[in-house]
Amino acid sequence: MTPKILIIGASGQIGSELTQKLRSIHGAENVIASDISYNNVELVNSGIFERVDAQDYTSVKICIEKYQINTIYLMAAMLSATGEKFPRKAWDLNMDSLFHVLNLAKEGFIKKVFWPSSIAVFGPTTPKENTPQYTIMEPSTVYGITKQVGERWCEYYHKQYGVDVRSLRYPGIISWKTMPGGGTTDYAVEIYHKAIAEKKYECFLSEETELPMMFMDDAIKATIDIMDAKKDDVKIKSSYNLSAVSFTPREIAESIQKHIPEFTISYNPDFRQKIADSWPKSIDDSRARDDWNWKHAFSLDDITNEMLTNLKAKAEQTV
Ligand code: AKB
Repeated sequence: MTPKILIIGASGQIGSELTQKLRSIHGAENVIASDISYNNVELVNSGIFERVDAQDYTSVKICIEKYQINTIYLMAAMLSATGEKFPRKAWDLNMDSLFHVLNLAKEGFIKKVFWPSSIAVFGPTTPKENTPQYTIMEPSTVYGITKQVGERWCEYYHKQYGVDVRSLRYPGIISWKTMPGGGTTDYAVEIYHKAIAEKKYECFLSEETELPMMFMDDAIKATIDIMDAKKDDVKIKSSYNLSAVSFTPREIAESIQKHIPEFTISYNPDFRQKIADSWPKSIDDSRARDDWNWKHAFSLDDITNEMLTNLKAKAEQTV
């Protein structure tokens, strides 16, 4: 099957980089970017872009029929921190969009679906270290609830209707190209921007808050790897634990100080601390490694090197 791909939520942090990568693999004409807004000018101007409201079934269906789409990456979502401010909106966006895509797959319009889950499916009662694939899941955020419920629906649509849906539990994603929006792990991107601009950063999480994180290139690779994997190798139909590195704000600051010795960090935890405290510190992703050969490439120091080098170059270009 030649993939004819639609990315819903293509203007977001992961969606925008995924779009460019998929275009480089499959050709720009086979990868349609869509979002509710035209905000990401680079994306809008770099290939086919359609305005699609992920909550509107008809708008998604029209786009699928127009381009004879067979594969969807559903990247539209409201993340953890914003979700706590707008619980009902988070529920509606995250669930409506998933149902529309699963139903379009059930009805035979699409052959393959990627839907991102998150470490937010875990909660305060989950074992924190090396969190297993199968364990207690009592998420305490609206975002986490939508992701946990979504996983159940993905598995249900696979079992009942044979829908080929593949999913990963992303950790916090770090990238120099696009800013994250509304997540609890966003500090791990902001810190690099502030390190370059101001040589100091006030962190909204406390010094020793350890969370699972991943460089964008690894996240994109995992996404493409699971979609390219043989159907029989993707044994988990809910969502796979996925992991690369885990670190605290203190450790990321120390990594930055290896390049910018005068960099300082201070701590002023806000409402996001409670969310972070409910999540795992580290993740056991051995099922992804065993089933479809997942491997990450970037350590914390590699990430720091990439972030500072590329952000500095970008800053110099704009001067
Ligand atoms: C968030 O912080 O909400 C996201 C996530 C871990 O899913 N980055």
